[in-house]
Amino acid sequence: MSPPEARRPNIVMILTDDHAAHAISAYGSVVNTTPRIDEIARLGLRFDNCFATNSLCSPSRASILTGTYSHVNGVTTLVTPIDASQPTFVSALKAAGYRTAMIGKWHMGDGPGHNPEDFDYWDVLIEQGEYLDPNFLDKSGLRQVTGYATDIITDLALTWIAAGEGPYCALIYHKAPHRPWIPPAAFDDRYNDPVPLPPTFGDDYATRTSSARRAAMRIAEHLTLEDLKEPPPDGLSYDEEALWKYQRFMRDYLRCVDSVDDNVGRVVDFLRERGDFDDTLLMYASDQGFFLGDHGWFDKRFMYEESLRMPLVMSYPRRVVPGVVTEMVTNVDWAQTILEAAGVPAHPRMQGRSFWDLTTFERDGVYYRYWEHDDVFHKAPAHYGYRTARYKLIYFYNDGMGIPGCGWGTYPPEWELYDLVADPAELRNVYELPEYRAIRAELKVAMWREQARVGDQPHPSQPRPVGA
Ligand SMILES: [Ca+2]
Repeated sequence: MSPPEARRPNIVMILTDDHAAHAISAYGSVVNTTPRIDEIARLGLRFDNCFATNSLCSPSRASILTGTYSHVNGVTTLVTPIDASQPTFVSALKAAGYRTAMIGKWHMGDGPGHNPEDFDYWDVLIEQGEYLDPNFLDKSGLRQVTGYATDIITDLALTWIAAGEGPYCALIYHKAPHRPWIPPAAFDDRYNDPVPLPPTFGDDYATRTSSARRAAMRIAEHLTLEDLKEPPPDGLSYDEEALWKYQRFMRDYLRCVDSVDDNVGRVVDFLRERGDFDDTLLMYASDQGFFLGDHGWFDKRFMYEESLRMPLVMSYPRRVVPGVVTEMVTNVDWAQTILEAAGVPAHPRMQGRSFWDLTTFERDGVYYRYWEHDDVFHKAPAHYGYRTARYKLIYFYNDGMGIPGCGWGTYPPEWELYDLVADPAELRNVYELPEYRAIRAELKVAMWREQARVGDQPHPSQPRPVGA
């Protein structure tokens, strides 16, 4: 029998959909508590600057799995399905002898060529999936399962782990807490008192570009009746109705998160009872962040902090010393990090950097690109940018905005620059201010260099200067 330190780690990644870090108490939430997610953070690492490289469901999942940027893996938007034959960290683990499973929200396309590959077992929701009595697709076809999605996904995952032997990699991917935020009926008594309003709820976008101002993601105006489940009471003013909608939205969102937290606890308890907890790299994360009324918005997409930041906590008691990590890491880095932890070589195509050895990890900045440009529901225009520890530069290229029927009009390219030390809430775009001209120029060069390094192309409206 090999000594404990030679035991290969199990990999368990619990990934939720649209769970903002600021709705996790380990990250200082003022709206809820998440004791079981906090437990992983307390026993392991909490990453305070983990960023999505494209803040949207399908693209983030593809980057996590393949260790590549959207322009390389091809999943740039919600309607660009994955070529599932690409090398992934899971295919590498499987080749190295791991049992592998994908359970829950896949959301990178369905059908031949897009269904999960290199998993011994896969059992997934169709597209966005349902909260109640969801449909699941596996190798034998489609079936409906009675119950609540978050519970069922956990049940299926734990049943699969329990049925086998040897090291395993289980991806437990929840639908929750994604729109339309349908919580378990048993939680009707929770969050009936108002939760605090974020300080930026009344952001008037005074210094932002028109690109940000025209997004159709406002709590006050763009939540649907399906989201709210009931119409606002009659006779409310615009501001009163906005507050009512915020509370109505948050009540269901946080109840969905409570169910996630309970199910995270079930996984932790199961691993402990099985004697696996100390030898498991257990990750809890969300595919991106989310605006929880911040800047008056819900949803994600923008490169602003609440959307860009991914919660990420991970424990592996046998080999990871608990702590807080402030270095900037991205979802593109995870594949190589997991593989290094497992002692399995990464595929040369992977573009991130393993942060397994944090003593040597440092990075100047991260590149971001949101590609979805014609979504007539959210109207968040495509953009790319660069974030350093102190600054964030964003370029909205506004190409093709005159899409027939969507009423966007045509807009010129626009830039934003935020000083995250002076203005952590990102309320003041300083791009045009003279005192920021020098840093503005430096950041553009750094952005272009990083864009070139990862193999992406600048938009034709702003060619990369020769030598940059
Ligand atoms: Ca998502």
